[in-house]
Amino acid sequence: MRIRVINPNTTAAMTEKIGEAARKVAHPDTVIIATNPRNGPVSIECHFDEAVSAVGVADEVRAGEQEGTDAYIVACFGDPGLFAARELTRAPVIGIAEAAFHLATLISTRFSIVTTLRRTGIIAEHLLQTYGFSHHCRRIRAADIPVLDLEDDAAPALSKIIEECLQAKEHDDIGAIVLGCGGMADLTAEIQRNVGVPIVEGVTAAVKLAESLVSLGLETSKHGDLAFPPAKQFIGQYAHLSNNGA
Ligand code: 2AL
Repeated sequence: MRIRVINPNTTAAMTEKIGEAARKVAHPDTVIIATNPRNGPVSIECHFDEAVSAVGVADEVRAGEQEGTDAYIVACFGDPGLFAARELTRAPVIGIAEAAFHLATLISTRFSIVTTLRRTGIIAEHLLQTYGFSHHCRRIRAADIPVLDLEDDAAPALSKIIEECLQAKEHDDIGAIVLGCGGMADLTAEIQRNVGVPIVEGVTAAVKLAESLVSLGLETSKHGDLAFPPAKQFIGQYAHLSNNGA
């Protein structure tokens, strides 16, 4: 099967890293296509970044539809444009935050999230509410690192994440920790070794959920609100999206 892993930010090095993490856990027959939008922010750290990146995610789904794609993953912890992406395809579309929340609740009753900047905490909080996981999450913690600090030399960022995870283990009364950024996908094993509680990472979680849905023949429902968008005219720079962009 072909899974298109969309990094919603435009940092190619992060896309590559996310793709590698996905391939490590994917079934040998699964083809992982890691992509990022051509337009948009280099990192996603606030509501504005998210709003702009959502259009890029939609572009990437439209491109994937031309290539035959069995499932999509939105690989940013805010799951930007997730529901819009689902409207554009029959294939399953999985956000890394929702994937991580689901798996965390299967192996623990309570988890904490360790994300990048404090400012992004509200985005995770809104997702917990939207998906119905608020009562499973004890605390949203921030390592206070900009997303791009996870690129190049990630060692200082890694130390801060481990420190925050240890604080969560000590003080939050939790059984598992969810990592709150796609850029942390390659750090999971090292964090797990240092912290000693299950560390749930969204990219890898989403790959296994996507494979499960495809194996089961479960597609995004086109009955109801996730039906294809109604055909209409778009104007200006979005004219190409008129009539569903088909
Ligand atoms: C993210 C993420 O996963 N990728 C990105 O650019 N911003 N979200 C986050 N909370 O760090």
